Amino acid sequence: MIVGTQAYDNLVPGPLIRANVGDELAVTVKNDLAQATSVHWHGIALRNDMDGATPATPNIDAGKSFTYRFSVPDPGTYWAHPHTGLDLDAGLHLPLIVDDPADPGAYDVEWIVVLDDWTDGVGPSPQQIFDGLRGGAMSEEHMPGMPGMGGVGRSDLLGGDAGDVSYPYYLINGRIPAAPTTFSAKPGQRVRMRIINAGSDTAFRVALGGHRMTVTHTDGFPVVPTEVDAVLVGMGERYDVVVTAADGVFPLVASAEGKNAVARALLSTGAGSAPDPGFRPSELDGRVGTVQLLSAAPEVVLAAGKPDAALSAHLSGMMMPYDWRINGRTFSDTQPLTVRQGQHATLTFTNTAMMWHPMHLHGHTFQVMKPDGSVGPRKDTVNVLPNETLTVGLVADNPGIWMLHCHNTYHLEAGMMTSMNYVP
Ligand SMILES: [Cu+2]
Repeated sequence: MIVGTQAYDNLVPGPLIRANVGDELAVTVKNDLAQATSVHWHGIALRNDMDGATPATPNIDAGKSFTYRFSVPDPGTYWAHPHTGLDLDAGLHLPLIVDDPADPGAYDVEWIVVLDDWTDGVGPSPQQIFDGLRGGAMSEEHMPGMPGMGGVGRSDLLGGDAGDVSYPYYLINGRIPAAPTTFSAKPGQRVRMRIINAGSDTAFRVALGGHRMTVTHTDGFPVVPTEVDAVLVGMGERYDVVVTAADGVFPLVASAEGKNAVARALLSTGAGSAPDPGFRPSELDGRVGTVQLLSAAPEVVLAAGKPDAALSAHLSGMMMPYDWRINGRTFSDTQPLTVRQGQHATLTFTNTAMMWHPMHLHGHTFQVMKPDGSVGPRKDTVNVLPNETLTVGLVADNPGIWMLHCHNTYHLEAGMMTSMNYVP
């Protein structure tokens, strides 16, 4: 089946961009789309005017080109996508890997795993989905997955409703489960999987049949290595895990949380046949790696100083009407959070909605603080569950105007965004 979509270099996922830590990247984007676009370099603590989100960086008009130039200060697994409207729910995303030549890592081969939920060209368009969620005149026939129409269920791991949209397909590296990509390795090799969730409304629970995995990084930054059976990856999050490959053919399954569907790819190290496309390995129901299980590696724990700014983000909203807010306001009339350069700030998310939100801050990584006072992982995107209060710490060391938003594309489009502005 051939579907039309929007993509980088006609590829889904887009082409890999790879650099060494400290490099300056120059990426020229030629916009052949019908609309203005931007490229946001998700997770990278880059200069504000290259962030790819207005107002700090102007969008690229249709037919125009722009060269993003920025250095990459931290190694890790990142990605890029537009910051314009619903375009993220088309095929516009690519992986960006920053290597540290001084740290080759304890693995033999690398497998980049990009997860996505897919409707463009096969189901309702992202705009039709959004209009339907907003109460427009969509029939059930066009919106097979609308909540209340039996499409999306609940998730204990996400504390309630799993999502708003049931997609026609879920993809790993651009392929449906019946036509998966295959990654080849040798038995005994240590495989580093760099898992990126480029989806718009789907958290994925990811497991490799017949294997346990060791979580080594999340959102680019190392964690104390933690053994799990599966990881839960919200939109915008990244998890790096290492597995020691067994001998045979194994399904890498990304279960669409609460949606009763899977994406998959295959790991092949020897003879064997793949299970059927809907197969769910038992590891999916084992120990699932989430923020609660992880702690930052000691060398990346943010310096604890007494915080001299306390920021708050109250998350609210509901499905009917489809309305999502930060601090009681949508982005069009938001009151930005403010910090001064050099401050150590806390940022407390309080979620009073019935829905989880993967909250993403541009230009910084933050230190998740666990409720018991212990140190969580360093991240740029963190899932805030219903009725949860979650505090992160950050150092205000990158001046500018930085977006803070929910990484559910439809919540974002409904206005669930504010900014963190540096002030004199
Ligand atoms: Cu949200």
